[in-house]
Amino acid sequence: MRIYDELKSRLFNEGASLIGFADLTNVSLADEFNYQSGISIAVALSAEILSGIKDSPTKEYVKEYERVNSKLDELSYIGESILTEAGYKAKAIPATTHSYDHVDFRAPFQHKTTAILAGLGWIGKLAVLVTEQYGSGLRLATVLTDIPPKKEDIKPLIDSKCGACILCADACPADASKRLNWKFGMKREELVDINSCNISMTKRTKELGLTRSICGICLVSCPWTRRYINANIDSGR
Ligand code: B12
Repeated sequence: MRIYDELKSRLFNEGASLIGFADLTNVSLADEFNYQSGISIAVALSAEILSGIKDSPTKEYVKEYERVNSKLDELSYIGESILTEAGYKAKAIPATTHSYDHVDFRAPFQHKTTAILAGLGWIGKLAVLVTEQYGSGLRLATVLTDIPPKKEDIKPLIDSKCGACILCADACPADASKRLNWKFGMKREELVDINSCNISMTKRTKELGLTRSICGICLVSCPWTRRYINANIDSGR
């Protein structure tokens, strides 16, 4: 379908790192998100800045978090406008929303679900998305649309590629991982104790005087992310 190719080339030109098309017809979504297709957009975090995260987040990482969020929001609105100008319904879901329920830590829509259904990667032992190209050194946004999904092109991964690796679990300051390999359909709670993740992250960012509650240790301790970092830091990317 020409529109998919136009979307891909435009979003890559504007700075997207990975793009995938997801079939959402079997996902139960709230009415405002009830579209049959989703475009998953990923932007990689700077390898240089990720390499600076040793055992705690840095001010540079906070700035990069914000830079990548605004790039993702810009890309999601470009995607939405290309689709609506072509006569399709479309809805951009920006990178992050702070209006999520702080008890169950759940937003009304999960970007990882679109990324998994688009075949961009798998879920790691701390419930973050892992990809072959950037590990989990990336952030996500989504564009929902009523374009019929191209079923033949979409091949979601249903099994983890983590194998016996537990580097993220060992590195996690909150010891939040349940050290299990993800399988498609597993619940977050089967993989990670998200409460201890949030408590540790909030406490540490306060101690470090950072303006955002972030961590990133699970991202940089992943060997797939290390491979991306090592392949890119000398080139200053
Ligand atoms: C609330 C929130 C938090 C909470 C809870 C995290 C959580 N995992 O739920 C707290 C404050 C603890 C948190 C912490 C962090 N966060 Co946060 N967070 C969010 C937010 C706003 C909503 C997440 C949510 O609704 N969770 C509910 C659970 C159930 O869903 P989920 O774990 O996100 O995804 C699950 C589903 O997709 C499911 N799944 C997979 N395939 C399929 C298929 C189908 C059909 C279905 C139904 C489900 C399904 O498996 C996933 C794993 O559990 C998202 C942005 C967004 N709207 O998605 C960012 C987001 C998840 N956070 C992100 C990041 C990077 C972090 C941190 C590393 C901190 C940091 N920035 O340095 C930590 C890591 C925590 C972790 N291990 O996931 C990134 C993840 C990127 C990646 N590589 O995966 C996101 C996507 C933001 C972004 N725009 O990129 N976060």
